[in-house]
Amino acid sequence: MTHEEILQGLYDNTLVGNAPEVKDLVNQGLEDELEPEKMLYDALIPSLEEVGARFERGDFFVPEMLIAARAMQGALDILRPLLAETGAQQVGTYVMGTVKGDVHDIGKNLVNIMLEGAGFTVHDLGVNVAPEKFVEQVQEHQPDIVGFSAFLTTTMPMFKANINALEKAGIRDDVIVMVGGAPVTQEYADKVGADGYASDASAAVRLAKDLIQRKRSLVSA
Ligand code: B1M
Repeated sequence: MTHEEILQGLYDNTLVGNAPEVKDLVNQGLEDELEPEKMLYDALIPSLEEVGARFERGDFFVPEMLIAARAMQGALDILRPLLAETGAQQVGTYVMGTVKGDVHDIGKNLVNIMLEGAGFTVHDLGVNVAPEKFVEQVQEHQPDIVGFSAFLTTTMPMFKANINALEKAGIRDDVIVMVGGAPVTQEYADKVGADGYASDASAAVRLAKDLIQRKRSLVSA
C-alpha cells in the first residue's frame, strides 16, 4: 500500500466508524514509516470534520458520530505515545477538563497529548466537569494553567461560570485560564475574561508556554 492509500483508507474507515480497520491501517502506516502527525492531520481529523458536516446536513446522526469517534480514539490509543514522545523538560503544570454539560473529549485529549509531549504535567479531569470540581483541583494541584474545553455553543457559557467560581474561591489570580474547543473564538475568550485561547493543539502548546513565560517574567520583574 502507498502512503496515499493508507491515508485515504484511514479517512474512509474513520468516516464509517470501522475501528478494527482504522487500527490496522495505523499500524501499517507506522510499519511503513508514515508520520503519526500526517495520519492525524491529513486523515483522521479531516474525517471527523466530514462526520460533523454530514451530521449538520442531516445525513449522519448521533450513532454515526459515536462510532466514528470510537474509531478515532482507537487510532489515538496507538499514536498517543508517539505524539507525546519528545523528551522535553518539565515546563509547567496544567489542569484540564471539558466543561459541565459537554462530553466531547477527543480534541481535549489531543491537546493533553501535545502538552505532555512538550513537557507539561497534565491533570486531566475528564468530561462534564463542574465548576466546583475545577476549583477543588486547582486548589489541590496549584497548576500554572487551568484549561477549559467546550465543543457546543450551549456549553461555552460554562467558561464564565468556571471563572466566576475561581474568583469566588479567591484563586482567579493564582492561575492562568486558557479556553478552547471547536466553536470558541478569540473574541469569545476575551469576552469571558480568559487569559488565552488557542484554535488547535499545537497552538495551545505554544500559547501555554508563552503565557507561563510572561507570568514568570512579571513575577521576577
Ligand atoms: Co458532537 N457535536 N454532539 N458528538 N461532534 C459537534 C461538536 C458539532 C460541531 C457537530 C455539527 O453539528 N457539525 C455539534 C456542535 C454544534 C455547536 O454547538 N456549535 C455537535 C453536537 C450538536 C452534538 C450533540 C448535541 C448531538 C445530539 O445529541 N443531538 C451531542 C452533545 C453531547 C454533549 O456533549 N452533551 C454530541 C455528541 C457527540 C458524540 C458523543 C456522538 C461524539 C463525541 C465523542 C467524544 O468526543 N468522545 C461527537 C462528535 C465525534 C462530534 C464531531 C463530529 C467531532 C468532534 C471531534 O472530536 N473533532 C463534531 C464535529 C466537528 O467538530 N466538526 C461534533 C476532532 C477534534 C480533534 O477537534 O474537538 O475541535 P476539536 O478539538 C481541537 C480544537 O478545538 C482545540 O484543539 C483540538 C485539537 O486540535 N481544542 C483546544 C480543544 N480543546 C481545547 C482547549 C484549549 C485549546 C484548544 O485550551 C484549554
